[in-house]
Amino acid sequence: MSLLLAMTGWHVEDWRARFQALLPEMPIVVLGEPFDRRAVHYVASWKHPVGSLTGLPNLAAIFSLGAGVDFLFADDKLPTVPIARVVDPDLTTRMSEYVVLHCLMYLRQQYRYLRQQREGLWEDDRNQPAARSVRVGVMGLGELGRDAARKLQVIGFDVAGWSRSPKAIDGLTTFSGEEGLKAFLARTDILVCLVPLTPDTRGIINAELIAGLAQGGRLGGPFLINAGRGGLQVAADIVAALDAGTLRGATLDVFETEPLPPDSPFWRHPNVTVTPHNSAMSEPEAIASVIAAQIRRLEAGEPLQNVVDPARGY
Ligand code: NDP
Ligand code: OXD
Repeated sequence: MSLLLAMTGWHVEDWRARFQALLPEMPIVVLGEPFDRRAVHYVASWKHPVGSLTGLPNLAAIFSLGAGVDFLFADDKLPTVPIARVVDPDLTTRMSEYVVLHCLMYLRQQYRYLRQQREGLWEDDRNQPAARSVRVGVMGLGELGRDAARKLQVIGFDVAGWSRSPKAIDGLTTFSGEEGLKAFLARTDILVCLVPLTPDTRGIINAELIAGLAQGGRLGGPFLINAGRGGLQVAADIVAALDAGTLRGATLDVFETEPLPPDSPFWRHPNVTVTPHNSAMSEPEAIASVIAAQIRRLEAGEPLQNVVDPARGY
């Protein structure tokens, strides 16, 4: 009985070593090397090549090495076994750090001061909005969105959230569904996007959504932070809104094509911050432990946790 590691873009040896230490009795095999396909009971995947998980007759479960699972559902030859995703405090904390950092960059006008420093300019117009006067809207109130919302509230931001199903979260203003989206956007100065990529959410960050954001807020116009998935955003609409000034800035961690191609306008746009899909990296130390615990659970006849629903796509 073996665990197959199937990943692209990550250092597989780090994962192999970590899994082997956690599961010493289980052979850890790697896609691309010779292995016995009949012995594979478990797969841990991050962006495995489409079709590469066929012909595994004893496969019992697939583990996403990340919180997102859209890359799994993009494989039309994916075996129909239960799929579990990562829910882990290490990953959640990393994402909240990213969200808080970039909300503060906008609140405290840090990009302006970095520019001023490069120009040797000592300039202060005494216009420093309080966090409580800035409305942050968190799209997605799952594991990541809820934690980020709570930490933004600790800083003092005026936070609301939006999700598919209605939510009652202590102290948080919530909106849900298509019917709640307009009101949610209308009270949003900084939009933080943490929804999964599904057929319902593909392209959701488009011209219409951006036009619905608050224009008269304390930051002088709306900002976008997308750490969900690149497929959520329509790149041309974001660039057009930035150029028109209806969007004041965007921090983007995720892109339709990754690595971001050299000719993407995002690289050079003065009001865009690009990070290389690392807002909440899956750290082998933490994430392999979560998956090893899941395997032990299955081996003990206990149910798998954090199973995703293929019908919903997350
Ligand atoms: P969860 O599944 O816990 O939460 C997803 C949230 O999105 C839920 O609140 C869900 O609503 C909401 N949602 C889903 N579809 C819709 C919709 N159509 N309309 C409105 N709301 C919707 O996911 P996580 O919080 O753990 O992760 C979110 C995403 O973050 C991942 O899918 C992944 O794409 C991304 N991510 C990015 C990382 C990075 O490094 N950039 C790292 C980790 C994750 P409901 O509560 O009603 O179900
Ligand atoms: C994830 C990611 O889904 O890293 O965890 O994007």
